[in-house]
Amino acid sequence: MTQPILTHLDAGVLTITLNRPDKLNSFNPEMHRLLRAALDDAARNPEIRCVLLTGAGRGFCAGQDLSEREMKESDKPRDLGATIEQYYNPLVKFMQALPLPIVCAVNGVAAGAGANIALACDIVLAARSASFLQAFAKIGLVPDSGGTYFLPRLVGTGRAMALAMLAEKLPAADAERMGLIWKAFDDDKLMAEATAMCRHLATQPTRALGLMKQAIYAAGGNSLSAQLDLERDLQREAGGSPDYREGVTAFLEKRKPVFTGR
Ligand code: T3D
Repeated sequence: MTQPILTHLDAGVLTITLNRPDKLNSFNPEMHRLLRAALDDAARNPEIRCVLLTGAGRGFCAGQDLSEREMKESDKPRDLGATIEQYYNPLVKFMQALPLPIVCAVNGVAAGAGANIALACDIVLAARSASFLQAFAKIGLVPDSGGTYFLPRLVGTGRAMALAMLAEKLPAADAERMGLIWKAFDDDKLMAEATAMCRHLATQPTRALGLMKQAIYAAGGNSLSAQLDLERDLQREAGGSPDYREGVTAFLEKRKPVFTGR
């Protein structure tokens, strides 16, 4: 049977590939379970210093598998809040709290929860042919998986509202221009660029990168004063790390630092 999630560990980078291409890598419970298991592995295995998330085939992820949501006239409404509670919310929270960089290589259309799971990654790259679609309005739902949180923060309320309400495909180049993602690449360059970036990140001071995530994601809910206090506390922690010692020593010895991630 085809595995809905493929993983590959090389040079400190765990590549996770969503692998249900005939359904544009939309989520079913098995894919949720295996994605979470792969991320749990990333959290536990000290060899893993960066995660690269991508999709197999022509799409990145089309959100929830809607073939699992078919309804007859007589069916009672399903409690969608329960699936959100069980799968999507824990996934987004886990990704944001993971003390490692997660890079997303959006290889094709990212729709519904698939778009917002891409935006939950720390650095988002995309193929030029890829697009981002808040598909929810087309089926009578509201953006989930952090969409209503990430969109206004990344692109402002006006654009967030239009993206959510109009549910129009946003091409990768426009997503880059408006700051929704970091960079768009020619399709045939995407994976090489994403892999090179991840390999670089995997040689960096992992602990400090994890603390940066903590600080930057906390900023949206903090006052300046609270954020300054948080920076002080995190700097104290980073300053006690072997990688800080190595960074300063290497600078003074005029050589490249060799970070261990500790
Ligand atoms: O339900 C809950 O638990 C609550 C949580 C909700 C989270 C959500 O994500 S809700 C939003 C769900 N997703 C969508 O509404 C997107 C649905 N898909 C599309 O709108 C389009 O497929 C795309 C715009 C993404 C791509 O369009 P296009 O023209 O490039 O491809 P296509 O022909 O529509 O799709 C290709 C195949 O993938 C097709 O199968 P077929 O006909 O070749 O056998 C299509 O049915 C399948 N597919 C695409 N998206 C889904 C899907 N199958 C199941 N579920 C999907 N979401």
